[in-house]
Amino acid sequence: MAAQRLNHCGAQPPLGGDSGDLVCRTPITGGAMFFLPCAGAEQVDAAVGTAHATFASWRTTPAPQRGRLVKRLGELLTEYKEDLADLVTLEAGKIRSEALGEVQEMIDICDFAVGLSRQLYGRTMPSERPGHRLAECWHPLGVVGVLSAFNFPAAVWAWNTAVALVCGDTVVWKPSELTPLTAVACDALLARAAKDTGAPPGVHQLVLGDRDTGQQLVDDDRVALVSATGSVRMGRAVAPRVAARFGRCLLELGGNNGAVVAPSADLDLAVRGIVFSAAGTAGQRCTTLRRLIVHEDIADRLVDRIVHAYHRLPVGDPFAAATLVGPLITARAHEAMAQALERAQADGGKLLTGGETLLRDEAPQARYVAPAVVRMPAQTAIVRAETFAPIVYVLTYRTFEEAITLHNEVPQGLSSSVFTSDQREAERFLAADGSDCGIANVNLGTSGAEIGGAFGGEKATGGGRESGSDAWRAYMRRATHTVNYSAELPLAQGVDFL
Ligand code: UN1
Repeated sequence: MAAQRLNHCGAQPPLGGDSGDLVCRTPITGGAMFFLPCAGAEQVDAAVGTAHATFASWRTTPAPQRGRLVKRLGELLTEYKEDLADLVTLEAGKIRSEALGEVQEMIDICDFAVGLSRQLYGRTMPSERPGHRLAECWHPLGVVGVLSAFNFPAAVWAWNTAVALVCGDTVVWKPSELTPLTAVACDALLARAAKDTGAPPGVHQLVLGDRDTGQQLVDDDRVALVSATGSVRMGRAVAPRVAARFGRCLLELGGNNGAVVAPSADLDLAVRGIVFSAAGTAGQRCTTLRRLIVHEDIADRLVDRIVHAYHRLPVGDPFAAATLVGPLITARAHEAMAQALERAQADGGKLLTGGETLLRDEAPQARYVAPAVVRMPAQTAIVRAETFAPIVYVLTYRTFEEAITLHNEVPQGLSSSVFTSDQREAERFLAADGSDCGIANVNLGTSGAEIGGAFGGEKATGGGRESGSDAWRAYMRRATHTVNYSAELPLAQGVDFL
């Protein structure tokens, strides 16, 4: 398996790095590959300075011209799709098809952003005063600090960056410490796109580093918007600091995504949707299905089918064509999974399948696990917490109302779905008093959203929206314009003065 392919990755970091450098590892073997230097505080400061200075000219570059840069980026991503996908597999451990899908998601958002570059529409409102025109206009916001996570090491950056660039913003990116190589490649492709299209190179800055690097961006007054993807814990640390300086925040934090399966559901379709959402990406998407809320009449039948499908899931080297589940990202993620399974069982949960560590001999430093299904007697504290690993908890319900209540009774509110053939139930799930998530699906799983919609969620998920629809507005500032083209000066609200 992976160990053969990457047998040069040893237990020890390779020679030659400084103490402050990032050690690049691959979860495929768990081994170190090489070092990359981190940005020091001065370099981070200089990167923000460059982005800030470049903003002064980029904001007045016509938006359709800004779109040319993103168009070229999309072309380069298409050209290097396979290579970039290789890096995503190497660093994040994604299977080939999902790694290619991640790059496709980047190409898609570039297409979207290019179209957007001619559609940054403002509205015109009827003025209450004669001879006046009332309108709004969207202007570039400033420097956008992008903090991204390991699990979508490239696409989340692209969602933010493609949109920010056409909106006239410049970007400073601090990727996850776990996926710096992918970031270096993305940065290089964007630098080339800038060169090819005559855009200023300072529109994008990459800063590799740890928590302190991220914190520096969070605290820098010149960073107008901090777009952060990661854990709820990270969001809790970031949001108050940005608010304290009246900066803007766009948070895409944890999910604890649930699917309701009703008695009328097409079970063939449901099983496929559930298995992809729950076990795909080794449970390491923020949209991963973590809670299955099944009608009691079909629970045994559905669970049997899921367990059966899980037994046939090939876990292993993500570069191998047959593999569907790659490794967990770190030993820590593995510990978190083991602890969650222990707690769930202590709460009366029954482990129906999975949880074992696999491929220990072939790759002793890597963490391969069998995706787990746990039947729970109730939605206990561990079910209400997001564990970033392939565990799906099964709960049962009797009435649809009960299902919705159970579904919404968690702190997070990212993605959700219902499997049903009953239109009333489907509509009820999507209604104002249905799912409380930012994403609500019917007859498909919770993960794998398209870029055309706004992506994000409510409650502890942070409230931010990225990617499609009108999410671009978060990257711009709105100016309301009132123009008096008359020779009179009527005051609003009929006020008399002078
Ligand atoms: C994430 O896990 O942070 O909807 C993003 C999905 C992907 C994006 C996930 N398009 O699963």
